[in-house]
Amino acid sequence: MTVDSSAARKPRRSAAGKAGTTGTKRTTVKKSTEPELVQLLTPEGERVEDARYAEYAEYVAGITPEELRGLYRDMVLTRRFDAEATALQRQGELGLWASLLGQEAAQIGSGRATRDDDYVFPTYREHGVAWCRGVDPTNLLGMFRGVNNGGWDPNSNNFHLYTIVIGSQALHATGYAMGVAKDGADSAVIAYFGDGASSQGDVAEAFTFSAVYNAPVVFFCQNNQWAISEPTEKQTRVPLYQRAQGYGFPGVRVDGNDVLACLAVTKWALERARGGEGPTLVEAYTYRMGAHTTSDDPTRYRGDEERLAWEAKDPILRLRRYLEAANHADEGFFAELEAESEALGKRVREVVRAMPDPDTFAIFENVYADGHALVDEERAQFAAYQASFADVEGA
Ligand SMILES: Cc1ncc(C[n+]2csc(CCOP(=O)(O)OP(=O)(O)O)c2C)c(N)n1
Ligand SMILES: [Mg+2]
Repeated sequence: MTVDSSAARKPRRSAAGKAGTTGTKRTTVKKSTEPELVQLLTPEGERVEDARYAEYAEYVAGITPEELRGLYRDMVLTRRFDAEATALQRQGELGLWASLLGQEAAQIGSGRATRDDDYVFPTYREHGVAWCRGVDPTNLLGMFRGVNNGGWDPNSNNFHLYTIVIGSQALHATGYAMGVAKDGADSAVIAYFGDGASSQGDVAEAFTFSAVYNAPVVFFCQNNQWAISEPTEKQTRVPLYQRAQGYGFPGVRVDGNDVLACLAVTKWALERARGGEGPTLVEAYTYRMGAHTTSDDPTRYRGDEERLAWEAKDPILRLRRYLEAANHADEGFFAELEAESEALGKRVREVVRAMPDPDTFAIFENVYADGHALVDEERAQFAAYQASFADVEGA
């Protein structure tokens, strides 16, 4: 459902948590306040024909069976890569891993909506978007192994380095988008962040600046229901997409487990940005099926019921059901993809294990353009510390 910023709003009488009540005992006025999901593919794999979503659906109206198989392949390979990375962390090859399990459709749909000349600002979980941008998945692992600070050149793929400071990339994206507009380019910028990040001041500032400067940026919020152990109810009293209205730009909630809807809505939002219509907030309503990271144990704060309910909405399964029902893919396709997944897993394992350790003193390089007394002092202290270990070993 789109929130049109120009639409008149009825003042709310009740407390924020009771939005949509009339003040009488019965809850009414549901139509205008109840969040709706833009959905083009049901969990059962059926195409949705709904006039309310026609504006978005036209962006995928001409999608070919080959393109649909491509989306399926992207999601399967991303999930396989992600599972491999989780296993590598358990084997001690990575220090940490942030799994995207469950969020494949949100990431592949939105990632495939971008053009090469668009610029993407990710969090630390955007492995599917990285895949769409052509970043080799093995390059994502260096930071999680602790051997580099990134692992790819952001300018090669217009894909910024992973950002761990929650929400900060929303401001980077906004500034970049303001620059794009000043250059007169017709490309767009997309910033990814989570439901938890929506509470950050940086995100609020990014919304304000982008609105006032009409910056060509799409804010793509993956509401995966959790910010580590905090549920979305602790972040907001209104559906997140409705926040856009207060800033003066549209917000839309899309079924984040529906790759077609994510592709369509993101294309629509990017086109608005390119056409000089300013920012859009897309809330992809999805679920983090795994742990926050490999350091987290979700069984301590959520039950199985919730996970099982979301497993029934699995993004990969629903596209498979559709492909099979529409006769768009045969056994040969699925078998070939399975073999490709195996090969990817093998390559990821081999590349990670062969990653060289960085030079111990590399951390002191590039802190300043020229030398600096404080850095020199710290380097000397560290050298002495290292030497103390060498003494013990030699003893
Ligand atoms: C500024 C800042 N505060 C706190 C943290 C610690 N932290 C790391 S991830 C996270 C939760 C983020 O949740 P959300 O935005 O929903 O993204 P998700 O991890 O669910 O993808 C927090 C609080 C951080 N990295 N940066
Ligand atoms: Mg979250």
